[in-house]
Amino acid sequence: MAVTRRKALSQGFSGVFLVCSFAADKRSRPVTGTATSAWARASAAGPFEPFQRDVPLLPVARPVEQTKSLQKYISEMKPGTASILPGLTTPILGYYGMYPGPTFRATRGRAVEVRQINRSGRDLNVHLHGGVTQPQFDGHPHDAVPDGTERLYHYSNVQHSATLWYHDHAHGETAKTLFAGLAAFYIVEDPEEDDALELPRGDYDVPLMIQDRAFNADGTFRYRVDIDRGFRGDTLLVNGAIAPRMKVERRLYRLRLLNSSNARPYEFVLGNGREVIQISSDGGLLPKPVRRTSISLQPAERVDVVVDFRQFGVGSEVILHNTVGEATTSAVMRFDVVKGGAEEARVPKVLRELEPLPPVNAQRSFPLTFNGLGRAQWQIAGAGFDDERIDCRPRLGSSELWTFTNNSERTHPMHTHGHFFRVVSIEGKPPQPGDAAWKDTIPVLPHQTVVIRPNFDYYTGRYVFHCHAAEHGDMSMMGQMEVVA
Ligand SMILES: [Cu+2]
Repeated sequence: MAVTRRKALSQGFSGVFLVCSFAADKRSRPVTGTATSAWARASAAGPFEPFQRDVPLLPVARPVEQTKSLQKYISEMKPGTASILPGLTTPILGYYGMYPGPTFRATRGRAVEVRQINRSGRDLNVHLHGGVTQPQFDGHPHDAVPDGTERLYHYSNVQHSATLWYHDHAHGETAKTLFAGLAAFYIVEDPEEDDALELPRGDYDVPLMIQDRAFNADGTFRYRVDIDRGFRGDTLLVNGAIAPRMKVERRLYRLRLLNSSNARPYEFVLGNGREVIQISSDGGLLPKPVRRTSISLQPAERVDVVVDFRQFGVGSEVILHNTVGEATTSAVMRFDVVKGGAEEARVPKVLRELEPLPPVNAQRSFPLTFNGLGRAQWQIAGAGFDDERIDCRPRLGSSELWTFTNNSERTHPMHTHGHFFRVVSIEGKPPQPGDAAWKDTIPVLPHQTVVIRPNFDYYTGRYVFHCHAAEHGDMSMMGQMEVVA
C-alpha cells in the first residue's frame, strides 16, 4: 500500500485513496518521479525529448470486497492531475482521478461489479470495450450517469481471456472525455489457461496504452476539433509518459498494446524490423501465434505480442517506431536490454481453438459516407445516430454477414458493442492471420469493402455499433442493433 501510494503520488495523482485502494503491485518497477536526478536530467534535455523517462507501470485497482464468484470495486470519475511535462501539472479527468486510470485484472468466470461515482462535473457513462456485457451495463451513449450520481456496472466475465479497456461513451462527447483522460485497461485472465500455456506473466506481462496528445505552454492538454480527420496530437504518450524507455531483461515479454487515441492509427515496427510474435487480438488469443515484423493498430484495437529480447545483446537500445507518424510521432518508446535470468515462459505452437459460428441468419449492407449538407455528419447507411431508431434486429444464437463499404476518404475503425465478430474478407480477400480470430474493431480504409460476421451469442437487448475514430462516432457515425430472442 505504501509503495503504491508513493508511486501514485510521484505521478502527481491525488485524492486516490479516499475511495479505493490499489494492490501494491509486485510487478511494478520504480517509477521515475519528479524529485529524482533522472528527472532533472530529463528536463534539461527538453520536455518533449523521447526516452527521458521510465515507462509508468499502470496501477492495478484492488477490490473493496470479494468472494469466489464476485469482486466489488468503487471508482470515482473526477478531475485530477498528471505529471507529464517536467515542472508542469496537467489537469485530467480520470477514473479514480488518475491518468491513465487503473487496470482491472478480472478472472474469467468471476464477476466484477464496479460502483462508478460521477464527480466529474459532467454527465458520463462507462463502456467496457470488448466486454460481453448485458445492455444495461454496456454504456449506451444515451444511458448517462448524471454528474453527482452513481451507477453499478456488472461485468459477468463469461468471455475468454482478453485485453479489454474501458472509457467514457457519453453521447456526442466521447472525443473530449477520452482525450481528457477517461481510459484504462480491463484484462480478463484465465488462470487455468495461463498454467497450461506458460506465456510470460507477472513482471513480464506489461500493458501499454498508446495515445497522442498536444499541450499548451502551461502544461494543459490542448484539444482541437477536427471532425474530418479526428484529433491528431504532436506528442505520443505510452502509459501517460512521453515516448518513454523501459528496462527489459533478455527474456520473453508479453506486451499488451492498446491504441486508445482519439483517431490516430499506428504502424509499429521494432528496431530495424525485428520479428514479434502476435498471440492475441481484440477478443483474446489467436488459434496460433503469428510472426510479424509490423503491427498496425487503429483506434480501440488491441494486439498482444510476445517479444523475445534474447535476440538482443545486453546494453542494446531498441526503439519501437511508428512508421506512419510525423517527425514527433514516430518514436513510440525504447527498450533498454539488460541481463535476464532463466527463462520460464514460452510461446506454444497452439494457443486455443476458436468456437464455430452459428449459421448466418441475415446479410446487411452499411455504406459509410460523409454528408456535408447542412450540419456536417458522418453516416452509416445514409443516417447519423438516432436513439429512437433501431437499425437492425439480429436474432440471439445466430450470426450475420455485415458489409461495410467505405465511400469516404477517411479510415473508419468500426466497432460492435457486446458482441465479437470474425473478419470474413477485406476487398474480397481473407484477412491476415492476426485479424482472423475474434475482433470487436476493424478498420475500413478509404474506398475499401470489409465483410464481418458478428456472433450474437450471449445477451439480448439494445447495443450500438459505430466508428471508433472518436470524432466520427460523436458526429454521428453510430447505429443501433437490438438483439432479439
Ligand atoms: Cu470514422
